[in-house]
Amino acid sequence: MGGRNLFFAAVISFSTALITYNIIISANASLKQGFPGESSVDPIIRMPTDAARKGRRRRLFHTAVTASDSVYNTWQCRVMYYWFKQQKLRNPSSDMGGFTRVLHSGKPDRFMDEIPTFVAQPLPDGVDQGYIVLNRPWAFVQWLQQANIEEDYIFMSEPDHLLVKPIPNLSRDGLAAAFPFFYIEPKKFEKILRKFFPEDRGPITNIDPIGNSPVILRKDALKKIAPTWMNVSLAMKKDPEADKAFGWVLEMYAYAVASALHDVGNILHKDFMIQPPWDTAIGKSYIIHYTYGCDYDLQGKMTPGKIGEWRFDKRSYYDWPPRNLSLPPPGVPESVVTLVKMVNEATANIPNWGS
Ligand SMILES: *[C@@H]1O[C@H](CO)[C@@H](O)[C@H](O)[C@H]1NC(C)=O
Ligand SMILES: *[C@@H]1O[C@H](CO)[C@@H](O)[C@H](O)[C@H]1NC(C)=O
Ligand SMILES: CC(=O)N[C@H]1CO[C@H](CO)[C@@H](O)[C@@H]1O
Repeated sequence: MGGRNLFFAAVISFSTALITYNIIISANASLKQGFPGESSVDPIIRMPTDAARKGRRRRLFHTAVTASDSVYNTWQCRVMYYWFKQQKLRNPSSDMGGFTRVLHSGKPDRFMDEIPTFVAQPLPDGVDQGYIVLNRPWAFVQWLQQANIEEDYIFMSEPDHLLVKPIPNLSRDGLAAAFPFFYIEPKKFEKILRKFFPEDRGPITNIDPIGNSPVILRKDALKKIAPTWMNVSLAMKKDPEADKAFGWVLEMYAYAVASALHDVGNILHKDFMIQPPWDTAIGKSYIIHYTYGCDYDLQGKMTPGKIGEWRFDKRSYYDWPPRNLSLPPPGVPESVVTLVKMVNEATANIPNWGS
């Protein structure tokens, strides 16, 4: 009797070990899939991702985030990648493939082992004309040319995106999937945009109210769009009228124009992301974009434009934010509470935070 129990105990622990081992192996395999510079990975490790699962053809997308080597960009990337991995583990059969930080500082940094990274060269001195965002299209051009990207789709994300759910491949039927920004208004700027999108290319409404992120699209489409995006950005920057009209969103207009020039239409997903504090509920959205400061008094009332008694603003942290940021007072909406909790969970779990 005792011997029998011992046997079963042994079988159970052995199979648990085996299952755990398999989970670890396949999790690793899918995480590694498509990372740049890993083309010599042992083929046995690749098998689980190559095998068609449940007969459904997966349409994997590769997530790419462009970043500089500033601490400000780096802490956001570390938090962003932490949540990318969490959402991928939560749904191993999702369309989420590999991940790359496209680092446009021209040299490796200390986080190459923590975050899969491709090092891109910055624009030559003077070309960016003081507008460092122009490094973004140039970084994409280099990455798409030089890296071995296995997935057929690309998801362009940003360091200040927090993934709140596994993201499905929202692109379909040859259309990209994008988020509509209320402040991108091609119709209002028709006269200026016609310099870059001539009449013979069709109505100005062919230009969608989008930027390059968040966007999911076919890799072959992005390979065509990226060099044009780069050119249109530089041309707009050189045009005083366009430069003045578009200001800090110039490179978003340039992407929208480049996409239209290559006849890549976009499905506009309002649910793609929310932007606290203006959006209060998470609902069906996939991303929290923390680009705006969140200011509240201790009664939980928003005090926009005025530094709140409680505040979360990414711009408060040009150096590493501390772990365990204080949670907002009662009454502050779900979107802001979730944002701070997610940043805290990431910083609590990332080893060597702040160094
Ligand atoms: C970008 O501009 C350069 C120089 O004007 C030109 O040679 C090149 O063909 C352009 N490329 C694209 C994709 O528009
Ligand atoms: C985080 O801070 C709160 C007070 O703001 C404290 O009660 C809690 O114990 C801290 N948690 C950790 C893990 O340090
Ligand atoms: C919105 C959409 O069509 N998403 C699809 C992305 O691809 C996966 C796998 O083919 C589908 O299950 C999703 O429906």
